[in-house]
Amino acid sequence: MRCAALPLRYNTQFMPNLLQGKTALILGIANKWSIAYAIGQAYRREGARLILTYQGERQKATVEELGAELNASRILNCDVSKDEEITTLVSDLQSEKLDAIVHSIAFANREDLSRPFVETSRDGFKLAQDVSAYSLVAVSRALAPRMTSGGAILTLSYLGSVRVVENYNVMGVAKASLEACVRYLAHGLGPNGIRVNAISAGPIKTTSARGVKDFSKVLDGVAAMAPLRRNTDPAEVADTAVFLASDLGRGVTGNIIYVDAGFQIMGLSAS
Ligand code: 1JT
Repeated sequence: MRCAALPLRYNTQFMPNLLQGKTALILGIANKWSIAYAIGQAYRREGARLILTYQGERQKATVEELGAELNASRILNCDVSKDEEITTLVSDLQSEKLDAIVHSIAFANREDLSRPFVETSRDGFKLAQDVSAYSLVAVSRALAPRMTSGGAILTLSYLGSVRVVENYNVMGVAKASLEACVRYLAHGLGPNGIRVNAISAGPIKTTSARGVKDFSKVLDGVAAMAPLRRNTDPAEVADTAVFLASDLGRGVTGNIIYVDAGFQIMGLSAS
């Protein structure tokens, strides 16, 4: 039974324009199912000016199409695993002042999300760390100088960082690393007025997740046990991302905020 007093969606009739006058760079839109795309929609709704990046020529057309829908000001190429491409991004953004950066990027080899964790190869481990955790450090270092009046850096994590979630494996270790990066970056960039946080989202059926064995069963199990008795909607992750990038979030840094219908608090459920 769902309580009528808890709306599933934010009521957009009263648009407070929480990000008016701010420019946000969003990395990690691959298609319309991407969490980063939901964040782009919410940021646009709140009046932000958007700059998007896509990873390589293969995704260019899709991101340009979605960027047009979002009225994005600029759409730039950047594969965050390549230092040269981060350097090019920085020079492309030379004349920009950024207020928010959203990092919604992760990668691991498919086989590392199904085989026993103990079989993770050195290369698979390195790859997951490089793309999913180090890239936040590289992007933050490169672009913090563009946040001339302070700003907010935001990344996406998952519960597998702090608990064992079957099959999440090497990604759990990479997310643990990412969350530690959030804390060290928050410490290092705090004196510049830059806040760094992560949203730990409940499982969402994105293109990355679609390839995961038995992902639908994961979604059903989570919905049955979560206090709100449902899965996480990307739009509610996006609304927390609005809060963190807005002035309402000004006192929050170094945090991991769970947007997961409450699943994370559960120990054992008897029903
Ligand atoms: C990646 C993939 C990062 C899937 C991801 C991810 N972060 C969350 N998910 C979804 C997920 C995956 C599993 C899971 C729960 C959620 C795919 C490869 C690229 C990086 O286990 C219950 C396995």
